[in-house]
Amino acid sequence: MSKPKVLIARGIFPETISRLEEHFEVESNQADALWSKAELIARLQGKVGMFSSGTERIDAEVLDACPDLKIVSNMSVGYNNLDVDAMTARGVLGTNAPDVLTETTADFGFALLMATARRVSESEHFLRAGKWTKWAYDMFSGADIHGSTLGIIGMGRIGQGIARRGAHGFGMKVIYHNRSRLDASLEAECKASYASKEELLKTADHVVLVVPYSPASHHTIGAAELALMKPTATLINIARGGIVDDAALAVALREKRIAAAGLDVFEGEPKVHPDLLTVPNVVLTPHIASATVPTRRAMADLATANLIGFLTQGKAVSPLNPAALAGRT
Ligand code: 8YV
Repeated sequence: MSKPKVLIARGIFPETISRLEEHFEVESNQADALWSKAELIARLQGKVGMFSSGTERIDAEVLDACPDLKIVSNMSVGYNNLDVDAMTARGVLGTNAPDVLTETTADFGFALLMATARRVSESEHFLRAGKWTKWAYDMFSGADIHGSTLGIIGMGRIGQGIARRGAHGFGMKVIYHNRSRLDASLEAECKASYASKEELLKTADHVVLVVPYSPASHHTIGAAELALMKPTATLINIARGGIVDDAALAVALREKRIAAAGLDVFEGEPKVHPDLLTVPNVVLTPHIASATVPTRRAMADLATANLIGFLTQGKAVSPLNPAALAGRT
């Protein structure tokens, strides 16, 4: 009997391909080409499963053109690349890769916060450019992390990881805003107290965004919100591009309406708003918050387990829309 066919949409660990080949006929993309939608659709013909990097858009058009597809397994916790409603309506399961990247991503949130508040990139560029000729009392003075107020918008697993690091590691006062309040024991564990978005923006010294992207969270931070922040404040976005209005942020940074920003994600990435590239008080990284070798392996393993589990036994580890299976024969 021939094996079911699976598509791997981007380059991936050779071990991941070998593991999938134990069960499936695999078409992979080790050249890491960026396929157009038409090319993706062409390659998905006859495929029952897709291993996604989390960046390929799977919408009604793709689904209608690929009737064999039964599962899209994202190697990412975020799944805004998937039109989950359209998938559910067509009986296609979506899966993501939660938990395995929580601590690594929270580590990076802190790395970006510290690099931004303490002006690490800016001062390194200065040094590399040969401009360091003397000591100066105000050279690259930044903002303190310890003892400051950390405001976290989006208090899911990663937000909680950042809160714990801030409260327990750096003695920060932690406030958070979320769709719903955490229960009291979790608030106590994170040493975090709930605040309205407005109160958080007005009082935090450092604001970290960890909210998932959806139409409702689009431009959670725009010109009006930036205007509420302290002129000494730092803004960190490790969530998704689109959560911040990057054009408005570039203006706020240029006019020093906030002190600095650290961004790992961008609207329309991998394109970056050109104005962000010309302001000095921003640290820019190419969406690498989950990028450590063990974590990327764990993410790939979970995405693989979802494909194998579902296609061989009908059971995915981390399904997003189990309702997709309800009417399935
Ligand atoms: C991914 C991420 O690397 O998991 C997520 O949601 O943002 C990153 O860890 C990114 O989505 C590309 O797959």
